[in-house]
Amino acid sequence: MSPEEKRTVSNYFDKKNKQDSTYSGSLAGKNVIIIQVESLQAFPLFQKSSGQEVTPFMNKLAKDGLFFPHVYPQTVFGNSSDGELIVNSGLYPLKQGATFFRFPYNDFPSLAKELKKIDYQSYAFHGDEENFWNRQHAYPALGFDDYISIEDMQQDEIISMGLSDRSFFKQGYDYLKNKQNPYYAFFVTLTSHVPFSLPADQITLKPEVGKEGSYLTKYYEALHYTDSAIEEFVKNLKGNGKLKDSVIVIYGDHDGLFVKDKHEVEGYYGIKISDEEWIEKYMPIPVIIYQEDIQGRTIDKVAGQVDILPTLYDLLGIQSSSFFGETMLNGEEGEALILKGDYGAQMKINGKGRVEEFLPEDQKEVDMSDQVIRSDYFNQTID
Ligand code: GP9
Repeated sequence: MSPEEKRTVSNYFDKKNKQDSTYSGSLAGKNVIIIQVESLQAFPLFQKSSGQEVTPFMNKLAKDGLFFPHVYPQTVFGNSSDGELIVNSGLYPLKQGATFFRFPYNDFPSLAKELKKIDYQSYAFHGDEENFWNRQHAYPALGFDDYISIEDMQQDEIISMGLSDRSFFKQGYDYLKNKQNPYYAFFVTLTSHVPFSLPADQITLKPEVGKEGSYLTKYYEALHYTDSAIEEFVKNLKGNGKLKDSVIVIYGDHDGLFVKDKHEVEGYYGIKISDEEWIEKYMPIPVIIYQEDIQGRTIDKVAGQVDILPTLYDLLGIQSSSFFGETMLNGEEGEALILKGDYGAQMKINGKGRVEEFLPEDQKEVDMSDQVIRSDYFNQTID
């Protein structure tokens, strides 16, 4: 990066306002437990199947916590690992290739590193092999003190690509239960991965009559399963008195159903959905921030995954300005930049949820993030 480019980037970060809202610092000192849920989109929340809620526990947390139903996935070629990168570092993923493979040793800015300054320990958990998406290198670069993968856990129940979410959360809870406060625990779930196939004895959601075995039914069944695994985990935290000291953050890593799968939803509900309507109503992922002391509130602001970290910095009272995005709590109209990926084109979603073209300043922002990663901008030892 030339000295002039460096100055531009440094000015950009310097000009970031302190993330400020009426909630600022209200969760300072709490344990931070983030759950990235595989393939979770917002539209299944509050849906029913044969009268049964698809995600009853997440619905409860959404009602009792801060609920953002209109957040856009911003992952590109790194899929789930891009979600992990965005939320932990506040950077957009690379435009080409997976960041975790191309730049796993970067000096990323991150939540774990900010929390380390105030004596948190940070742990990452995933029920897949440790080298999937090169996480064994990227997680330490994101500041985690320990990474617990399937190799470190009892492989007592395997579903789909790895450890079942139920066993995963049970073992994650056992790992955490005697840890000192404050800590940051990052869980990446796996069971609701496409093609959403659960063993028959794990299906506890009643299908709609005539929809048995359909793609959307399977998606709902898988999310229902993961929802109950999260519920057991949170109940365990409550049981040992840790829930009052913790903030629980839940979000979807990326779309479960893409625009190419629109016909599955159309067929299931007997409706017609335009591509624009899909982007506005079906593409968003949910973000839920639950803490016992915070009053329930739904904030229907358009945002992107890149806004999750600044929102957490705001709530936790962390002063960093090394990120893209803005707090979702400041009351201003939001927007989201969608990079190329499964949608084939870059687009901007405006504050009303409508698609707009990328403006030159939007392009500048994502180019800058790309350059920050490619040049390892935050590595102070590189000149
Ligand atoms: C792989 C898992 C799923 O370990 O996180 O990754 P995805 O295929 O969704 O990127």
